[in-house]
Amino acid sequence: TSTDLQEILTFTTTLAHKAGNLILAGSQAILQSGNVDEKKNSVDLVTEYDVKVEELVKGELSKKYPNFDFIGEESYAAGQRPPLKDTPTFCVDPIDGTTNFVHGFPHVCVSIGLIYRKSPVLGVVYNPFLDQLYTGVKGQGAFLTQRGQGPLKLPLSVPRPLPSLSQALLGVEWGSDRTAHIVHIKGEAFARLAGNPKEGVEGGRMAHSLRSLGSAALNFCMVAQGGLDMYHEAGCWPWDITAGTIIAQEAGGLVAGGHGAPLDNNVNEAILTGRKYIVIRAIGDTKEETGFQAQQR
Ligand code: LIP
Repeated sequence: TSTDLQEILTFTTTLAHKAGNLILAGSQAILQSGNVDEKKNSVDLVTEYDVKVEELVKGELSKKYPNFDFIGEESYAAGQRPPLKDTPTFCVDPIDGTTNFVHGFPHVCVSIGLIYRKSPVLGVVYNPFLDQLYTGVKGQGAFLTQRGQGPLKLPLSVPRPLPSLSQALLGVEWGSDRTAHIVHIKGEAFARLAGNPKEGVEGGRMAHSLRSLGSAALNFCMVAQGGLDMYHEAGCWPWDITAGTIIAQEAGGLVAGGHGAPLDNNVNEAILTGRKYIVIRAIGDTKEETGFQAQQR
């Protein structure tokens, strides 16, 4: 019920702040020690703090909500996709933006999502470096609370609709799969979006620019905030997108996944989110190849 969700929101918000303190402490330690491990390749990074933060969050959630399931990035062996069930399931990325974390680039967050009947219903994303807390609860809106200010409602549907992709600021990511094939496809897509197709012609149809925050959850939140008009990434996992999905949807954004709903088991590999018109245009442009399907609320 909505009362239950409010209670879970209060608990997970406090927990996200605790996790944030551990991330801040860990950042100093890692910047000094340089203790970083590699998962599937030399750009897929993990630190002892990814594991510590997941233990903290998992421990507190399972004590408070023993009947809920838990999916966490560090609890799964690299490359293993967790099965989604109908039961309430917390889906957590303890440190989203691990590369940023080890470099001291301050776009790092803990991302705590709740899935019910295979759809995200609650999301809490906290960036301790900027003290920014994003929350979203199904049917109850999305909010940003930052430094000394009260919660600000995130109304993505309010800013003027963009007439075309060419006036948009787009979020993209290289991701951690750097095989030649993937890098080639992504590079081509980025060039298509950012490059002027008509040499020397003013006002070509390229997007205003591309941005990478280095954290899927924070890209979703930036869409919810209106700072990015769209975010697209191939190669996502449920912990990357659960909390962000409900935050973007509750802010009035559209979320699309390939081959079905974003959290439909085999889908999470590709995600598109943004202002409705822009996402619909983008899906229209790429439907043939990607099979993207939009999820309206
Ligand atoms: C990261 C994402 C980022 C993506 C990387 C990676 P991590 O998560 O949030 O946007 O491009 O491939 O998945 O590993 O920092 O939790």
